[in-house]
Amino acid sequence: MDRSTPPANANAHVRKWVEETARMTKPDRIYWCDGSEEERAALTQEAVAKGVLTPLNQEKLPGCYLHRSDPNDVARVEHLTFICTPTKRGAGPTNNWMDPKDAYAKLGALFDGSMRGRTLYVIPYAMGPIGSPLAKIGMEITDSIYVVLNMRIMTRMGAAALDMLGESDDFNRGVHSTLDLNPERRFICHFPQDNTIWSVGSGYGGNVLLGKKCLALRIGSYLARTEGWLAEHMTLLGVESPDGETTYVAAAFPSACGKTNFAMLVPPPQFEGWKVWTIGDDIAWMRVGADGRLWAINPEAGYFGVAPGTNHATNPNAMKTIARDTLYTNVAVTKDGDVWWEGKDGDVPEELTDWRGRPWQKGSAEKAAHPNSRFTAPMRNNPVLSPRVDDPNGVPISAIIFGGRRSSTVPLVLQAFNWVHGVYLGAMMGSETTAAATGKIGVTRRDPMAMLPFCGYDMGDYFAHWLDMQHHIGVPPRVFQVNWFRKSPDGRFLWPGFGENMRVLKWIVERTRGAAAARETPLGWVPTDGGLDLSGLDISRDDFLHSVAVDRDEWKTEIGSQEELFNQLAESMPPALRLQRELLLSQL
Ligand code: OXD
Ligand code: MN
Repeated sequence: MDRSTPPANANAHVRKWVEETARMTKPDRIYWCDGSEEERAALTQEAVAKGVLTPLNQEKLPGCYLHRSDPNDVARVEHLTFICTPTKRGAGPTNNWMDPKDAYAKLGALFDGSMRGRTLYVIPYAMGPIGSPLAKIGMEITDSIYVVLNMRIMTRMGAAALDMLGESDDFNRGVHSTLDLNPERRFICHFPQDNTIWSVGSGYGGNVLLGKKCLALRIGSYLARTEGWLAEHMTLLGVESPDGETTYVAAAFPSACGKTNFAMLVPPPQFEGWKVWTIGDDIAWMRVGADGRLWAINPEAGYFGVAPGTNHATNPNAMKTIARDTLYTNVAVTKDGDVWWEGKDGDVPEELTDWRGRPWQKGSAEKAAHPNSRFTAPMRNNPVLSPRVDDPNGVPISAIIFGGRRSSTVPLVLQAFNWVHGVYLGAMMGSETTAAATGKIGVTRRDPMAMLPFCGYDMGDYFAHWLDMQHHIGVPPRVFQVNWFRKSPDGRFLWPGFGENMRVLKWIVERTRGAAAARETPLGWVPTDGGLDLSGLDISRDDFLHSVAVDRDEWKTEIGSQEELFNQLAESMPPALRLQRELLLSQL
């Protein structure tokens, strides 16, 4: 089949934009993707021939391939990510801003002829179930075959997306070129008013799979505010209780803080009859339904997850999901072509090829896999994929959870008093930084609602939008805060985490049904002594009580440290959140 000419279902707006982009980037060839299985096979073969992908052991890992990225291109680059709104105020003080005219000129110069000698791939894709009123269409133009193969896993890609678009002009226009991967010529620019993304100089997932962070979160959050819905950095899961009822929960955690593990959680053996179903592991789009409840979809179709630490104990369902049809990026490889990373099951192999392709020996001071090494796997492989994942209406959300990585101060779980108080807790979320973005790891920074790197407009306006949603959601979800990472004074984690988080989830589900016991603190409701189901868990009463404790001195310090965000967002911080803070201070 001829792939160089537009397919019959490509509308005039799409054709015109592809022509314009080709005039700018000057590729040797154009290839229109249709998302078919034959296409996957042919492009995979080509990627292998070009050395972009290396086949892994096909007996152990059927359909799995390895990609090694340039060592200077292994994570999101927040300092090179820009929101290009007409005014700086539109992007707000927590985003980098570039004037749209300047950004188009600067990146236009870089795009000029950037695809000479290369193929320009046109990727039509849908974020969300095809035909869903909550879904959106994007088109990504890229010169990277790796991007095409990843987008095929991460989105509903190909002919169906063009069909869904029909004759409409309403699609996200994403242009990506890897250039020469020079960090000096790397920019990820978002133009919310134009529903456009231009990304140059990187090949890393978060910078180049434009449906994910760029469209579903940065542009998505802008569209959500304009159109009256929510685009959030949240995992989505269904919790089935022994009575057969399923409660849907959305949970925001910063990057690399366990969203994928939480979404695929396997309850401990004592929790017979409880089951967790995955809707999504990273992003939730939520709209108010006719019934006044908040309804959510997962706009993605795959998981772009962090490999290190993933094993049969921490996430058995992920291990099954990534055993086939998976693209691995920057993991280590064993002698027999299996994958390996720090924290995988079993003994550390004596010898490996590390993520850069160099020989590696057990005991080496260097990590074998990059700390932000990733798997890209289709959600269809997930044994606990929710049967509701393709429901065009989404699922009704009963609880929203905000969680950070905090070694002190924040209790294991607490329930907000009401929506506004919940927005305050989410807005003030802090977390210790991880390897998902370049920069120093382990420093606590405010990461409001886990959206700091992903909010496409002013953060204070974003809080105001959340507060405003109260007037539209007739039946608001209950709001909770969790922290799996609190430590004892001698540096131990107080809570075992992973599957045991089911105990907290059960309390949350029961609270949404008005059932579980709770104790009021100035900060919100926490489980009573005995209120959390700890049956069969090896945890001392002291550790448990410490994990849920609200320490007034720690909280006075915490509230003091919120000052910085209030000052930074002075122009736009909603007064309702100032009031919440003052109320809390007076109670402490
Ligand atoms: C991700 C991230 O890849 O948050 O999901 O960095
Ligand atoms: Mn994420």
